[in-house]
Amino acid sequence: YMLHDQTQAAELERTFIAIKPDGVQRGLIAEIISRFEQKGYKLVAIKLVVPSKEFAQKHYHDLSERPFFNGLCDFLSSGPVLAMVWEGEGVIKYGRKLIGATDPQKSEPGTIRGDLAVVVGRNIIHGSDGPETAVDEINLWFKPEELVNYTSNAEKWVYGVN
Ligand code: IDP
Ligand code: MG
Repeated sequence: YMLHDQTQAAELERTFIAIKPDGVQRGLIAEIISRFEQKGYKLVAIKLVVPSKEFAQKHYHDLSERPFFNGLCDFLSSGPVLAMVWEGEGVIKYGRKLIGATDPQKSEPGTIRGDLAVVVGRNIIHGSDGPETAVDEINLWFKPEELVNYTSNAEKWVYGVN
């Protein structure tokens, strides 16, 4: 029935979220994870990695014509990145809301970038911008066996299904 379908949808939608080297170095991992966790989303993959510059260029391939592309890829590959996959109903779009606008000066207070970052070149977090990029980015950063399938104890309370 309807509530059951909501859970099915929640299980299907996943997004790629990464805490960039500035967020890791500033000690913001726990704060950022808390916002996704407390919202009610489910963590299905997580690892700390230092991406190569070539890997960063793949991740940001859509931006290769932009003037800041080279600096952006140098920065992403400059230190540890916390790569994650989060799952839940509407997590792609709402995850972007939790993150805030690309430029922290334009991010609302209450958002991750609004509360925790100041300039666009050091905006601490990445989130997939749509269903296709979510799939591409999850596949780029994670092997299938790194995605953990489990039933969250919170799910029946978050979604209201028995
Ligand atoms: P998003 O991270 O909010 O999706 P994108 O437009 O996809 O924003 O840009 C990717 C990243 O490139 C941004 O998060 C930011 O770190 C960086 N960036 C975007 N625009 C600029 C800019 O004008 N100057 C410097 N860096 C930028
Ligand atoms: Mg983007």
